[in-house]
Amino acid sequence: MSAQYQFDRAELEAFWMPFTANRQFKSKPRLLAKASGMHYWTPEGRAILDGVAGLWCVNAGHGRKEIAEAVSRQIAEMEYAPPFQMGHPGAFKLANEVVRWLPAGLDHVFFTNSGSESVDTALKIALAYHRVRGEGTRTRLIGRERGYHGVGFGGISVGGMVNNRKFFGAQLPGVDHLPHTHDLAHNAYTRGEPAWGAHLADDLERIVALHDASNIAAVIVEPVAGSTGVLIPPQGYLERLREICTKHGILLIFDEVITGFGRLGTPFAAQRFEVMPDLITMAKGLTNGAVPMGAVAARKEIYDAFMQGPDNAIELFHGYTYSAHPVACAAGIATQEIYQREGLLTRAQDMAGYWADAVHSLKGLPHVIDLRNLGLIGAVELESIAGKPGARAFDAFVRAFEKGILIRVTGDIIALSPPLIIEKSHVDELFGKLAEVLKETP
Ligand code: PXG
Repeated sequence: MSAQYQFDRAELEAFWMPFTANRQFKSKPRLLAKASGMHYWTPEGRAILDGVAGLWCVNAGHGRKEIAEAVSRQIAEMEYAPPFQMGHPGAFKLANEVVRWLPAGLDHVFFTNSGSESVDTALKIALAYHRVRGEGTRTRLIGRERGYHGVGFGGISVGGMVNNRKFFGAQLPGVDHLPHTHDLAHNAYTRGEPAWGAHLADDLERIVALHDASNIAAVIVEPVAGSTGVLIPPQGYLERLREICTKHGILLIFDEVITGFGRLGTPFAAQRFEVMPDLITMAKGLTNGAVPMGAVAARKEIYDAFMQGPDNAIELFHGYTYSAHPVACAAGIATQEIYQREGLLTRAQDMAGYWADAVHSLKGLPHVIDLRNLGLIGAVELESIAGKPGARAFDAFVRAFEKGILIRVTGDIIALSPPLIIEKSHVDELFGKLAEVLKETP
C-alpha cells in the first residue's frame, strides 16, 4: 500500500463519517482508491466488483473519460457562475436533455445538489403551487412508512425510517404516512411486482376523509423503495395512488432518486409503471455520481401556475448557490450523451430476466427469507439474529467485501443495484460470490 493511503488510527478521527459505525470502521477501515468500468480497487490493488453502482448512482459505470474531460474543460473555462438572475449555457442544455428522457408533460427542471435537496424542493414547490392558485389551505404532506427521502427536515418528516427520524425532534407539522407495502406472508419470493397489496393505496382515502382534501398538498413515494430494503410496488398500487390523488386535487410526487436514469429499464420509473406523477425528484444517475447534483421535474401546469403576475417578479423564492453549477452541468450533459449513445437507460430490460434468475437462484441458502427483483434491482432479505437486528447482513457485507464484491445492506436486507453496463459474466460472479458469502455467514 502506498504511503498516501496509510493512516494511523488517530488520523482517521477528524472525518466524522456519514451513516457509518465510525468506531467499528476506524478500527478496521475499508478504503476504495480507484475505479473503472464495473470495478473498484482497494489501495492494495484488490479488485472489487461493484454490485451497487457506488450507491445507486454510477449507472454508466466507473471512470468514464467523457465525463472526466467535460468536467475538466468546464473548470478551466468557467468554474462557477451565479444562478440567480443570471444563467450559463450548460444549465439550459442539461435541462433540455433531462426533459427528453421524462414522460411527456413533465417539461421543466429545477436544479439542486442532492436527492435530499430535491425532495425539499419538490415539497416546497407543491406547497407554493397550491398557494399561488389560491388553495393555500393545502399544506399537509403525506409520505409512507419505510419511505426514504433523504435527510433534510422535509425528507425525514415524510420519510418513514425510524432511525432517521427518532433523534431529530418534532420535524415538519402536518404530515401523515401511508402504510408501507412490505408483506412477506403474502408476497415472499415474488418475481417482479407482487400481486397482493394494491389495496394499501386506499389508505389515502382514509387520510383524506380525516383531514379533508382541501388541506392536503401532496403525496410523496418512491416508486420502488430502495434504501429501506427494496420494496417493489404491488401490481396496481401506484395507479391507485394516482387515481386517488387526481380525484382530490392532491399532487403526486415520485421520488426517483434511485429509480431515475434507467434502473428499471426505462428512463424513469414513471414510464415503467405508466403512472404519471406531477413532480419527479432525481439526483444520483443525473451526473453518474461524478459531481453532486439533483433536480426536480415539474409538470407544465405546475410551472405555468407560477408564471403569473408582473414579469419582473421572482416566481419561486427558492434556489441554491450551486443550483445548476457549471461543473455539475458539464458532468450531467456528458452523462446524458453516454446514456443516449449506449442505450443504457433501456438496457436493464435486456438484462432483467438474467438478473431475476440470478437473484432467485439464492432461494434455499441459509437465513434467506425473501428475494425480490425489478429491472436491475435485487434484494436478499435475511432472517435477523434475535436481539441483533442488522448484524447478520453487516457480517455478510464485510465478507462480501473481503471476497471482492461490493453490496449494500440496510437492516438485514442486502440490496443490489449494479451499474447498467453490467454483463452476464459479472452477474454470475456477483451472485456466485454472494452465494458463497451466504453459506459462510453465521
Ligand atoms: N430519495 C431517495 C429515494 C433516495 O434513495 C435520497 C432521496 C437522498 O439523496 P441524497 O443525494 O441527499 O443522499 C435518496 C438517497 C442506501 C442509500 O443504502 C440510499 C440513499 C442514500 C443513502 C443510502 O440504499 N439514497
